[in-house]
Amino acid sequence: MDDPLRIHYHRDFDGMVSAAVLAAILRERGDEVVWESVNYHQRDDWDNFAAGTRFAVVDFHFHPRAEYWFDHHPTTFLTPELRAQYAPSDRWCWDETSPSCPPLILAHAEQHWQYETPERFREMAHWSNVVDAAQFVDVEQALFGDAPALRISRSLYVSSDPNWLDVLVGEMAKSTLDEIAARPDVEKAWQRAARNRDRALEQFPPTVESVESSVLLYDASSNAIRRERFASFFHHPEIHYSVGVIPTRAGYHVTAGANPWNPPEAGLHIGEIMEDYGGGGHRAVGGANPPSLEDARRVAAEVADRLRRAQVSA
Ligand SMILES: [Mn+2]
Repeated sequence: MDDPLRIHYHRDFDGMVSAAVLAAILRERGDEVVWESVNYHQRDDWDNFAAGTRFAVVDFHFHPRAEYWFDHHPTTFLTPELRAQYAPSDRWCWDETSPSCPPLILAHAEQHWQYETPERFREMAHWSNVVDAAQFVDVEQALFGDAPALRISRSLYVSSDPNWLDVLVGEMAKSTLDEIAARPDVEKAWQRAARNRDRALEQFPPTVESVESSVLLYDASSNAIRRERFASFFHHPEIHYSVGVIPTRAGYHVTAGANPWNPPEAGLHIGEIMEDYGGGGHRAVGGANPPSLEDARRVAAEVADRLRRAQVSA
């Protein structure tokens, strides 16, 4: 008998749902499947990834040996050679316009494999879009939303235990978001994550350096400060942009983003600005990794200044 097919998935909410959905679909089609998350460091020897095994990859980089592959990331192809090996097929699909990965797997299965999507997978696909593309109705939902999907996705912030993620994927393949959110392990992790969020929101105001011309500049470079992604828009809903310095494992990161709930009418392309500092990104969000804390502070101040001048002249 053949070895089971191993589904390798990205370690986040939409990656986990992607693995669960593909596992359920392939099982229905008579395939034997197991799953395991994939980490970024595994890209270092991507050619030899999972050598000698049967595998699928979801919500992660294209691999030419993947029996099944689905992704929505624009950066999925690690080299032009890999890009050249991709063509849409019965088992591969890439759609960079999809806000998250699960909807494209379901659409593909319906179209190519006559799959009938159950309601619980439609619900998971909807919430995958909300979480992965930050399509929250407002900053309160982004921070305090307690829909089962949002509790589950926040609970992931406090555990990077790959075994636990594999357990949750198994649950997602067979039960509903309500049932999974009610698990004691999810509830416990969510409560811890919610306490971390509250602490991060409290710690944010003293990091603010200036709020001018609808642009907020902050310095959260200290490792003692907890970070919550939308803290600036929670405390200052009137701003159009937030620019800050945060620590990374190896140094410092300058991050800039437009306020999703109060977008600028006319604005600059943040990714293009960041390219001037060796970074990149999209129109609404981007970042760079200057070599020192001093450089990071200078870059953040410059980026904030450029955004402010554009706001004044708009
Ligand atoms: Mn993902």
